Amino acid sequence: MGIDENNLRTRTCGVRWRAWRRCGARACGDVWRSIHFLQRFFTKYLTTTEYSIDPARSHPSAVRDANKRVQKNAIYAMRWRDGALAVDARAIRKMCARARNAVSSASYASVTRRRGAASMTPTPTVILDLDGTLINTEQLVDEVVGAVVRDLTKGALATSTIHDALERVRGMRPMDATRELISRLSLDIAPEALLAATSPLLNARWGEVQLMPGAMRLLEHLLAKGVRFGLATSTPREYFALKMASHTRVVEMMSCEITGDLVVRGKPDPEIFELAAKTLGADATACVVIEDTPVGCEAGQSAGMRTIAVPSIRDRAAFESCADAVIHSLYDLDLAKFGLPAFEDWLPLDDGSADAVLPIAPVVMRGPVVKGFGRGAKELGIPTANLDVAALKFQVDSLAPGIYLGFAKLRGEIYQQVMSIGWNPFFDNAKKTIEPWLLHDFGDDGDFYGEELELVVSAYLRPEADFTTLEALITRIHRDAEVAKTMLQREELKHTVKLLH
Ligand code: ADP
Ligand code: RBF
Ligand code: MG
Repeated sequence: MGIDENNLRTRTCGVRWRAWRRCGARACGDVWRSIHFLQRFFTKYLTTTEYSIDPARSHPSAVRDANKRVQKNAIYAMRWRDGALAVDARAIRKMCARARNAVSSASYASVTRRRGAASMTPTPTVILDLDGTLINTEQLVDEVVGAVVRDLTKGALATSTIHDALERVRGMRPMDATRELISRLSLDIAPEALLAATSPLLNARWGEVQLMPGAMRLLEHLLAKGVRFGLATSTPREYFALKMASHTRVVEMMSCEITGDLVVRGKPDPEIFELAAKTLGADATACVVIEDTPVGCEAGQSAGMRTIAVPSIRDRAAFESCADAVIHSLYDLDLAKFGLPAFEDWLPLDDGSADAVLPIAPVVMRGPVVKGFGRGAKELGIPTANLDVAALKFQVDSLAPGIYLGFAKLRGEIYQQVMSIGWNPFFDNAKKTIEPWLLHDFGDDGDFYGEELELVVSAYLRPEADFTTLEALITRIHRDAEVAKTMLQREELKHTVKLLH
């Protein structure tokens, strides 16, 4: 007898569906085999991950007892209804909550005593995803694969439909992603044929791909602090060398590189992270995964690891259940939160506030001032002299979306500037903009559309934020300006003005 997926799906709301499917419930035609799979599912995913019984912090025997109890009871929460195996999600949740409480009350006191608290916890090991996390491949993949799909469907699919589907398959191995894409868009082509069309086009262009902003800083920091780290990438070995040809240093720095071809099942299956941990000699509970996709975060979480998401897709909500932290870019990594040595390159303001700026490798950009949305001066009282993003793609891609400070040169004069690069979440722009506010009152001379403007971007300040009111946004931007004025006088940043021509 088969299993009705839809029935399972509705009955298990609150339970991670993908992890469920991986356990084989879908493929199984046999009732008892299905039940066996489901039991594995409950034991593996619900007790330790979904209901956060943390084996590292709990007494091992208490965890074992709780696991056993959940496994035994799981079967009672399953019913054969209307020809399909159904699960009472509430019963499962209750049962797991009970197990979790039992673990914490029975063992917490004795565990902390026995283990000498946290002092013995070893420094965690870091496992990194490659595409979209360390290297900026995602735009290229969207462009190339999107064009092939558009060609194939002769324009029948909306660009946004194709884009959404491409975002959903991010993080998977090329063949897995191709299959999933075909299924999501109901394309009339064999996966092998689609892959044969896209992969030569991509292989010819991997050389264009830049490192993600903050990637080298992170790896150098981990290396300097003696933290072990390795790669777990869905990329198969045959494309890996091509992709990394201009980033060989990154590969040299890794303690291991597990490529997609080395595992039987790709992400979201945990296998690749389990293999990476094994190769690095680390226990899953000591591993911290850094990923840009929900598929990857799920894989890390299912492997029993902590996960940090640096989303390369706009849907941040997709990470809610699978990431322990969701950040805006690698600049914003709070390593100490994960027991890792903190970055030491932030410059604090020393004015009693918590504000700090992060000096970066300075980026110079120049071009004619273009029209923006016509909002800055009018709605915020903050004029921003926009530059053309398309013409400055290389520079823009080397910086994470966010708020920066630096200097500007206009009409032969130098000014301090504070700028935003990104989508201005408050206005939910569909287009990326570069918007520097020159910290000077130009009075009657304040129209420089079309004039040449040169900028040096010297330090990062914060991610772009959404605000509940326009006043709050304005107040924050004025504070950014104060921070910029103070910090641009500091020796660490002052010298970057020399980069202007
Ligand atoms: P837009 O949306 O077209 O960028 P804004 O309202 O942001 O319009 O105004 C930006 C324009 O205002 C700039 O292009 C420039 O001509 C002018 N401007 C005047 N003072 C400043 C300043 N201090 N910083 C930036 N732009 C300024
Ligand atoms: N827009 C946002 O939506 N969120 C922000 O956090 C934000 N920060 C900014 C900081 C600075 C220093 C500047 C100059 C602009 C910022 N903006 C931000 C962009 C602002 O919304 C934009 O300049 C106006 O919409 C004009 O186009
Ligand atoms: Mg503007």
